Amino acid sequence: MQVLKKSDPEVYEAVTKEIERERNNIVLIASENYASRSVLETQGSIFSNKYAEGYPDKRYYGGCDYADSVESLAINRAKELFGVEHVNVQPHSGTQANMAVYFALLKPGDKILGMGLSNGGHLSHGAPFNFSGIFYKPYVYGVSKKTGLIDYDNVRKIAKKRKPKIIVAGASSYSRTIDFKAFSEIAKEVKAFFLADIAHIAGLIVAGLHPSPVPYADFITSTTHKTLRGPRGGMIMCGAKYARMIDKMIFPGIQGGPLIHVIAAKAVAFKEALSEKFNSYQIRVVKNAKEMADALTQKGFRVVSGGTDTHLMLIDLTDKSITGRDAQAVLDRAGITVNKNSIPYDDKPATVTSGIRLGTPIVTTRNMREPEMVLIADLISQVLNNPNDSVVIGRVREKVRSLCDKFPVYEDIET
Ligand code: DSN
Repeated sequence: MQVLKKSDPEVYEAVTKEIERERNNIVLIASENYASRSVLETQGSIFSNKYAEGYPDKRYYGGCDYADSVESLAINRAKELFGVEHVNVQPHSGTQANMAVYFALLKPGDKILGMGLSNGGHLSHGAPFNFSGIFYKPYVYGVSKKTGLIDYDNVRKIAKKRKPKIIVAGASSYSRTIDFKAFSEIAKEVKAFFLADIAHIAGLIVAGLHPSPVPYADFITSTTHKTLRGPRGGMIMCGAKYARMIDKMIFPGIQGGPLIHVIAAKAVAFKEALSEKFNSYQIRVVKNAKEMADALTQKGFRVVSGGTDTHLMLIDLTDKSITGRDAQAVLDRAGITVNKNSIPYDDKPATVTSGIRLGTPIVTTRNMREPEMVLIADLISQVLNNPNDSVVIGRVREKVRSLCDKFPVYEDIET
């Protein structure tokens, strides 16, 4: 980055410090991943310059030949990856993918039924302060207080009472398998559309580690940067009968020029995800998560729902005399990056919380395995049991650094 170094030392410094941060910390944010150098290179390519409103072979600008090539590659690879009839790879984010589906199907004031944010759902599934809860009338379902699992009978009860126009399944902090078939049956019973938002679990679905919603959902949305390990962005999948409606709603409905550099990087990520290596990676992600959940349980932490079937887990800190906010801060000091997270039925506000969410996509990308998960659980336990002891925190920081040195990442990025 010698050109940037000369032209803009301040931004150069932030970028180089971020590289150091990603190399030297154990990052357990469940919704992040470390994309490959090919994905990063493509995202930073000169496709960033190109306007290409429209779709391949139907653009509003000249000079779109190569934009057409990369968008077609992304579409075709995504179709193969998920086994779907139609894919739109232009959504700038998961929220915009959801927005396009809602705008295509609903009128303002129509009813949405989604998983409550405080029970593990997502903002764009009807949170009152999000567009989805402002334009539409949101109703929520959640998890059982006793088991931490989605209560499908209760979902059915709410759906029958409220008669939503759309039911949304998918979550940001739910660690268990989602029964898409059950959701689709409920949606059929109340004549609602069924949207499966697979942002978190897309990579697991590709590898066959989580059941796919493809046979059941009318629409499927996803991000491309979480377990899928691509560039930051979104996508929509649906049957051919909805293709035109969705494409029209993305452009010109809610977006202008597509981010061709990101779409090209999506194509690269989809090719990577079609490989056998990607499947073994996902298998290790889930194994690592189970190992970490078990190790933390053995250390006396309560894992919500008793464990995980996926890449993430939610840790309840209620009995640990530390809030999620303080846990996040002290773990940060020790070089372990997590996010505070509400637990179901949390009595603390979302800015404080009683829990933290942990995920294994990044440490698995760094090739860490089960022994490292046990070690990381031990380091987390040391920090959270001694949050005011700077000697312990310093010692853990050193251990984190040596673990990161043993599992290097982005070594070949030239600064
Ligand atoms: N819900 C965020 C997360 O899972 O981190 C992403 O939108």
